[in-house]
Amino acid sequence: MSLALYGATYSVYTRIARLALIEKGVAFDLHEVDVFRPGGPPPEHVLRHPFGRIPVLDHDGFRLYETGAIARYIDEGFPGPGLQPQDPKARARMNQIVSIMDAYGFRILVWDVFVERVSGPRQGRAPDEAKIASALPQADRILREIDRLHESGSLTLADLWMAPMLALFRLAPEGADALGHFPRLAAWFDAFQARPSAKATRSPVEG
Ligand SMILES: N[C@@H](CCC(=O)N[C@@H](CS)C(=O)NCC(=O)O)C(=O)O
Repeated sequence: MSLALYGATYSVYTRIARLALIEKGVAFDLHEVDVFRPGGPPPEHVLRHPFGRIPVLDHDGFRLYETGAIARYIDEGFPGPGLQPQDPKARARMNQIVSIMDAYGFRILVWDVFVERVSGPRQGRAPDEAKIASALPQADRILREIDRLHESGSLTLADLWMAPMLALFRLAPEGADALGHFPRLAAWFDAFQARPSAKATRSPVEG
């Protein structure tokens, strides 16, 4: 059996797929692809992913992109602890959180706050203060909702979506401050960060 994941250690979505694989105990090889290199994604990667994004999974020639599809395939296609609750209401909550993080979290927490405040300036770009200021009330709304909806207990896909985005958001001082307003969420996040899978997939920017 060969299982390859094309992605990057800096990538939030690659991290989600890696977390799913590690938590299931599935062996895989990570092939680094830099989609942000000058000139755009490598042409061979666009053959794998027509939208030029990461990650892409290749399981014995079965190619899959979109992290939601990848994580559910890993969970359903391999033995190991289940990452999706059987109870319909609990599963619906998990899927709701995954959708919130995809639709709002990635843009607001990662791009509008982390990239503007932390990664852009590290690359010599001045932060767009107006963008950060308008993102913060929306970030508060996201944290409030995931704090309200998330059930701590056995690990699910909701955890795998929340943690990588919060890890970057928290690197911005505004992000650390905002997370501090939600002590239950902050405690869950600290516990998640202590998991071997989280340690093994830490983003290079987390140091
Ligand atoms: N909907 C995609 C999103 C993946 C995504 O946006 N990945 C980022 C890296 S974390 C990427 O490839 N960005 C490249 C770009 O925006 O051009 C998924 O679920 O896999």
